[in-house]
Amino acid sequence: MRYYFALAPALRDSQAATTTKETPMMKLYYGPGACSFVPHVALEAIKAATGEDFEVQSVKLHKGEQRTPEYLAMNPLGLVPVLVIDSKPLTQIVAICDHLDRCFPQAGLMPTEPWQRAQAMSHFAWMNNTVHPTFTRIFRPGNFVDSEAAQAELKQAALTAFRGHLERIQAMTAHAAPFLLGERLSFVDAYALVFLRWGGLAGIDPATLPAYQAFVARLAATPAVAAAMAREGIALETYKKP
Ligand SMILES: N[C@@H](CCC(=O)N[C@@H](CS)C(=O)NCC(=O)O)C(=O)O
Repeated sequence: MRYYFALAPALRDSQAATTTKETPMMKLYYGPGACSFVPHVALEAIKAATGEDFEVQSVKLHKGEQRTPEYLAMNPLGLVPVLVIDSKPLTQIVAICDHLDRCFPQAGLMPTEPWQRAQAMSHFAWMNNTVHPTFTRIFRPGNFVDSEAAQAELKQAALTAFRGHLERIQAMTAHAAPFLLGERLSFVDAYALVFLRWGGLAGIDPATLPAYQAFVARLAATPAVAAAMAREGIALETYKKP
């Protein structure tokens, strides 16, 4: 199914007239290993389920490519991910993923039954509005406080909180069947993988979270996740022993 079948009829008709089958209508701007991995995995799962292709553009965050005038025109916040759909940029992981799920329900990336969907959204929202910003305080403490001492203190407090969040996710993996929301791969699985990798970068040894580590290793072997990891050129192991 081409993407324009999911659009409003008038827009769909105009797209149908101008779009060739070979032209992907979605382009993801991502940073390797960044939170943009979540929609990246979703796009791979959608491609596998529907044949809908997509383009990607790597954004080198360490080189500041997210702050060029061209990039800021798409996302004035200077953050990945951006998903460009029919030449229109969409930002914020939750909005991007919700849109993808509604346009491509065949991929089964979120439950359809209302209560189960609300529960899934609850996990997803917590990951995006709590776990993720906690890591931002470890990775970029200078975004929040000025002095070196304040940054060190903030980083340490955030690290403790982040470890607690990872333990909560580990408790969720005990009920994985085989994925966190049940039989189908979802956005929260991809986010869980991102967080364990980030934990390793922050000095949290994944071996101290063995059930979580085993879950993520299984996840990395699923085709959509493996394809996104290969394209981003990232490995699961990020922890370096001190
Ligand atoms: N709330 C945003 C957060 C996005 C975000 O924090 N992106 C990070 C990478 S994980 C980023 O682009 N950072 C660039 C920078 O800090 O300069 C979302 O959900 O999309």
